[in-house]
Amino acid sequence: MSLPGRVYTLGWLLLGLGFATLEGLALADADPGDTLSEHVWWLLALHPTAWWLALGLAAWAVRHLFFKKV
Ligand SMILES: [Ca+2]
Repeated sequence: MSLPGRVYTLGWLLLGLGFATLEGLALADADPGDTLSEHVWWLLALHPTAWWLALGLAAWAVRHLFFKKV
C-alpha cells in the first residue's frame, strides 16, 4: 500500500507538533523526570547494552542525515 506523500508530510508535522507540545509541558512542569532527555538518561541507566544501542542509533542517524547518497 502506498500513501500520498502529503499524508507522510502531515504525519511528520503532527509528530513534531506533538513532540514540541509534550516537551514544552514537561519543561514548564517543575517536577523532574518528564522531559525527553530525562527519559533517555533513564533508559541508558537500565542496562549497559542500552549505550551500544544508542551509539548505533546515533551513528546511523549521522550517516543517514549528513552522508545520504542522493
Ligand atoms: Ca519538568
